Amino acid sequence: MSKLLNEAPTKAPQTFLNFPLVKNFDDFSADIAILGVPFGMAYSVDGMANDQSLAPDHIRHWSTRTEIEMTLNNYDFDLGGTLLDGKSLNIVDCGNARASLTDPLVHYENAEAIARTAFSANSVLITLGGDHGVPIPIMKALEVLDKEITLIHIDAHLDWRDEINGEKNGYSSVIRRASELPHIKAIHQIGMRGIGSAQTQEVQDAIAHGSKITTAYQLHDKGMDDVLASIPDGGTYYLTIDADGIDPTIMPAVLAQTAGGLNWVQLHKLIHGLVNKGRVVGMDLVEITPSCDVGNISMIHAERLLCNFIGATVRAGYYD
Ligand SMILES: [Mn+2]
Repeated sequence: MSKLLNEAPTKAPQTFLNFPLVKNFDDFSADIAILGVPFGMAYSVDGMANDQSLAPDHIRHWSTRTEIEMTLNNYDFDLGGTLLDGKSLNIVDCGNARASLTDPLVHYENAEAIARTAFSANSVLITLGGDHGVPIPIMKALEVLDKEITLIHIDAHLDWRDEINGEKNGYSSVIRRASELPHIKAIHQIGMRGIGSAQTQEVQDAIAHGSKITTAYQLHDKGMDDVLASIPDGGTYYLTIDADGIDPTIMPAVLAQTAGGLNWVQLHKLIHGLVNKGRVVGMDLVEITPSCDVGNISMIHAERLLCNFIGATVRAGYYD
């Protein structure tokens, strides 16, 4: 019988764009590695399994909702061609960092071990949080590159708290922890606005450290081209994006919805501009809170953001 009578049942693939899942990290090799890190270090017991912990799988599932073949093979006007520009790349999904029921520190340790493996293999690492504590182990792992890293931080909030409830590695402390890492040489914080966890002392500490702060209003006045021009070219960059830095009209799936954030055109410009300045060795997208989404509008923008990042790095010759 030559006529096809059936087809495989439809089942959502479990990885981002159905890229292959890494099952063990011996002899690891990848151009781009995607890693889910569901948990930060909580400030209270009920924060341990917060809604953001569901985001990595939610984003992956969304990436497969539209036709993957179209995402991979059709012309993408955001990029000026297909996602991978006809190149053959080794893109893998590292799954989610494994947590331990008995030791909350294990989760960060596993995330850091995977990130060290990926950075050692010269992979560009895309981390999906989780809350904004998640980049702490990832940025520690940047040490293996032995480079001076410029940190680009998109957020409504400053994230310079030393500790909250005794916890130093939670989502309000991520940039202060980054500032303490010897390999993080410069920090640019973009999109600050509204009321967050920062007190006046933290703002003074950030400025005293040399952090370059661009408020959301300064960004809207000057434009993203000006902000990009203020970041020196030719560097090694790490990009951390707190979803609440993005305007809640296009990214409602956050807990701290704050008026006046980055719009899509600014984000598109940031991604492509930064990727072409030098080498962006990794990025993360954190704080997405799936239960707060409205009509999947946050997922649409999250998926576009990640595809733009991947497509931009391909066109910048990162893997040639
Ligand atoms: Mn944050």
